[in-house]
Amino acid sequence: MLPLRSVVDMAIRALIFDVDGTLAETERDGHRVAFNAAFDEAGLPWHWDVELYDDLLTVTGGKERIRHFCTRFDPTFLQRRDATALIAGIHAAKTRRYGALVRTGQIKLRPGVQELIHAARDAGIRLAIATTTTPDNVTELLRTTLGEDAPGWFEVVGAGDVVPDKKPSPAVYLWVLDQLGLDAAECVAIEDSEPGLAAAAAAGVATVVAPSAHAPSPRDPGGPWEQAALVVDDLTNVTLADLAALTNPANNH
Ligand code: XBP
Ligand code: MG
Repeated sequence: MLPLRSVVDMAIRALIFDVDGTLAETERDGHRVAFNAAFDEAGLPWHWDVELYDDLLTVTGGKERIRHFCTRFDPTFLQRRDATALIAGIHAAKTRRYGALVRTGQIKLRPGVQELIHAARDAGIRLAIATTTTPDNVTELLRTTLGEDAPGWFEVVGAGDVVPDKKPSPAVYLWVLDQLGLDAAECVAIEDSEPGLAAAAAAGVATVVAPSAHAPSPRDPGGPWEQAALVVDDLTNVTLADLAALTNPANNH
C-alpha cells in the first residue's frame, strides 16, 4: 500500500479556495455592513437589512449587486449619466470600509479552514483562490486571519474583475486553471454557495461544498448541491485523503 503522502501527491495538484462564505462568514457582518456604511457616506437613503441582503446575494460581485438593487428598488438612479462611475465610487468606499472592518479581527475563519490550508502546504499541494470579491479584500482577510505571509501562500489569486463574467460563470475558475497550468481533474475546489458550485462544476473541477450561513444546509432535502463531489457542514475532519479520492477517476460516479 502506498503511503498517504504518495496517494495525495498523485491525485491533487492544487486546492482552489473560494473566499466569501468559504474561508469565513464575511457577508452579513462584513460586506453588508461595509455596503451600508458606503451608502451613508455617499448620502444615499439605501439600507440593506439581513433579509434583503440574503436575497441580493444571488448576484455576485459588489458593483453588480448594487446595480441589481437599483434595478429593483431605485431605477431612477440608473438613469443618471454618471451612474456607472457613481457605483464604482460607492464600491471603492465600500472596499475601504470592508478592509478596516476585517482588520479589527472580528471576522474569523470557518472551522477546519486553517488546518486544511496548513495540511495542503505541508503536503506540497499548490494553493489558489477563485473569488468574485475584490483582490484587496482577499489580501486583508488572509493577512488578518492567517498571518502577514499568508497572501504569498496562494500562487494564483483569481479575484474581482480579473474576468468580466463573475460566478456562476466558470470564467474565474478557467482563468485560475490556466494560470496554474493544470487540468481541472488535478484540482479540488472549496465553495459555499450555489453560484460558486455552479462556477467550479462548469469548469470541471471536483467541488467540496461547505454551505455558508446564507445557503441551504447539507441536510435540507432536495438541496441544490447535486453537482458537488462532497457536501459537509464545515471543513473540520475533511482530510487531504478525502479530497484525493474526489480527483481519482476510480472514485468518480
Ligand atoms: C462573494 C461575492 C462578493 C462579495 C462582495 O464572493 O459575491 O461580491 O459579496 O465583494 P465569493 P465585492 O463567494 O466568490 O468569494 O464587493 O468586493 O465584490
Ligand atoms: Mg462564496
